[in-house]
Amino acid sequence: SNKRRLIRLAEVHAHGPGADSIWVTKGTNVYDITDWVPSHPGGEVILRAAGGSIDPYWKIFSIHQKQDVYDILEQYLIGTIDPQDLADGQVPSEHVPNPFASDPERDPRLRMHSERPCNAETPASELGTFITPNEVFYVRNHLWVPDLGNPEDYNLTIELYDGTEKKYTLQDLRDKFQEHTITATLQCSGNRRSHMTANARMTNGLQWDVGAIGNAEWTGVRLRDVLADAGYSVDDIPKDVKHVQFSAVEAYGASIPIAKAADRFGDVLLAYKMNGEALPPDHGFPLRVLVPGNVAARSVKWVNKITLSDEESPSQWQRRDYKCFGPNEGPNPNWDAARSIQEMPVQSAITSLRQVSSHSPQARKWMHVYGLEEDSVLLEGYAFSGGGREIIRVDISADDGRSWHQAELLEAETKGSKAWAWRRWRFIIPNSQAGKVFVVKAVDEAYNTQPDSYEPHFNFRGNLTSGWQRVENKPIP
Ligand code: MTE
Ligand code: MO
Repeated sequence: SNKRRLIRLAEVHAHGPGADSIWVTKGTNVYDITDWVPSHPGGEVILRAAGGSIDPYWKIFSIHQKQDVYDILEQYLIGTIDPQDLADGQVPSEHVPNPFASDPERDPRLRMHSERPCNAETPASELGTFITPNEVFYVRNHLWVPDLGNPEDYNLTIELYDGTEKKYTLQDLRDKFQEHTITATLQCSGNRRSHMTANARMTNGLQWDVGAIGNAEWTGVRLRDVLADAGYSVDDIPKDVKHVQFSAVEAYGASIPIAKAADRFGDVLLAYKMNGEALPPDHGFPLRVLVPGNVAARSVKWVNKITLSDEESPSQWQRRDYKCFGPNEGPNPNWDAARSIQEMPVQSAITSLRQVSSHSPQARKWMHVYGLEEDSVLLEGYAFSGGGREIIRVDISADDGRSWHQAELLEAETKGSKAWAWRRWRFIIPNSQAGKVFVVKAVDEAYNTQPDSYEPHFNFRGNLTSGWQRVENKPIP
């Protein structure tokens, strides 16, 4: 074969962005990655390295420094850089603009899984309130936080099915449309993935604990109203349009079915406020889509283009990631045959476990409130279901699933057409009745409940982990 072919750097440079075939170098090897570009997880971001060295990018995006990524690249090897060029010192520059330069500082309480891009979860100790404060709300970024310059110059483009476009500034959105606020929980499809890994087998992806979820009040305008203004008939959905695609400034993209976007009770927002404040940079400033009841991957941050289409978003995150597979499938499943995740199944977790004992004055208050005569264990947590389906019951076992009790569902004021927000719950039991392991499971209004174990819903991507959570009877830090 021609794998040992010597290639001049000038020839590599000729295969830059816009060329028919895209080449990159890594070390002294040359690769033709044309076929990889469409399926690359970062989408066309890889084109930044086209015609030059990929090394500096992969240093910045440290997620690439793994054997399976190197193995993919090796399939595209076409030759090595001609030593003449190396001798001339023509090696591609190691200095590339750092796209993460505009990433904000993060609250030290967040549990960082990866810094660039930023993936950080809310620690259990900060998950105890109905509303999750902005500073500790989990951050899930696939790329960098884009530097948007002046928000006054920010534009949102709506493209209708016939290709006509209409543009809106932020001020247009505020002036032309009625403002709405909804209370909605965002949950990453990878929430609790580490529990699937621990209880079944290794999964591919960030190993989140219970904190890739949060609940906030989101304020903005209805996507439905903006689509209507742009000329789309939201009440009489034409057959050609099936999906609404969202594209973001930094290259992320996703889509939702038109039925959700056009639904008067779907509450899909173009949000510019989170808990009454301007959206923080990490959460999409100045504008994000908020699709309540759907997997958070569809709530596209920094959105600047919305396209009505007969197809789903072409992005990696719509067509490859955020799908589930059979327990036996992977790592090369039939991606197209699997359905993209939209609404989520029922979920619950224990976020706090502590002793209520007569020795502590604060805890004595709780003993009084609950009419307890004995030292007890107090558990708290969340329960949540997709599609706006309300949580109707949370079952707790204090003996590893042999017998059950019902937790108290806490009341909270919510805004919106459906149950878009999680339900907080509390459970208290005397120490004498508590065993070694607590278990939680929830039931939603459709009487959906959670699987008792992890192998039956195992998928190699570790998406939508929802098996009964078990925790030892000892304080959660
Ligand atoms: N939007 C953009 N533009 N870029 C992203 O990386 N991540 C998605 C979604 N929207 C993402 C995005 C995913 S997978 C999740 S879980 C949520 O944003 C996380 O939202 P948050 O960071 O505000 O918690
Ligand atoms: Mo996510």
